[in-house]
Amino acid sequence: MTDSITIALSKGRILEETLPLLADAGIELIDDVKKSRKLVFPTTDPNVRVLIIRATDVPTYVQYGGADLGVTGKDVLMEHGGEGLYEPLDLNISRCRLMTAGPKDQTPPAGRIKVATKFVNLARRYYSAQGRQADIIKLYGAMELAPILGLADEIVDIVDTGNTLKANGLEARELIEHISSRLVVNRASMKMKHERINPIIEKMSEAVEKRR
Ligand code: PRT
Ligand code: MG
Repeated sequence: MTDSITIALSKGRILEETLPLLADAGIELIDDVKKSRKLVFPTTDPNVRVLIIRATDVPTYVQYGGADLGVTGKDVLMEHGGEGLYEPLDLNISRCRLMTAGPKDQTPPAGRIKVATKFVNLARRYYSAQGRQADIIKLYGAMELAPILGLADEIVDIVDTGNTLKANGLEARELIEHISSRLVVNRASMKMKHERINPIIEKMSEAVEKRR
């Protein structure tokens, strides 16, 4: 159906900041997401439904057309690679920085270093662009532990206040990218459903500007 739209949202911190922007675009969830175990939600627009999934799965759902639109962090998009996706709008929410970090007051060893991260593709690209040799170690969480336990010389992770690094004896080293959440659109949907999708992008864009 060319007039029905599926939007994939990231559960967690991004969701709370995305819902008001969607509401401004005339799309509100009927159920209370916090009280529901549903994964697919109807909205006040009978032609729009919302999926609530892991941030890291959003680009994949949108890429393969499981969803027409999605919202996720730029970090997640950089790691995914962005294949099959348009990225028409910076939502200016869930802002943070993607950084390298290591033990406080310690310079990284010269030559080949070990880097622990959940962003393996992105880290590989970053170190190679810097001309630095790095062995990338994939972790799924608690990256801060890796340097403490001698697993890695550095980590690549999200930093906001810096409190998590500090609490674990680490400090930020290099800024890789300023991060915020983005609206992404499936390339085929953008062509086939532009009459439905363009007004959503426009209204969300106005909602973002209003909050600047
Ligand atoms: O938690 P889950 O494994 O389900 O998925 P997720 O970690 O991808 O989801 P979530 O909701 O934790 O984060 C989703 C997105 O929010 C990320 O992809 C970022 O784009 C964005 N974001 C914004 C953040 C932060 N701020 C943030 N502070 N994501 C993570 N953090 C974590 C960070 O990993 C570190 O542990 O908070 C800690 C750092 O915070 P400070 O304030 O101590 O520096
Ligand atoms: Mg998390």
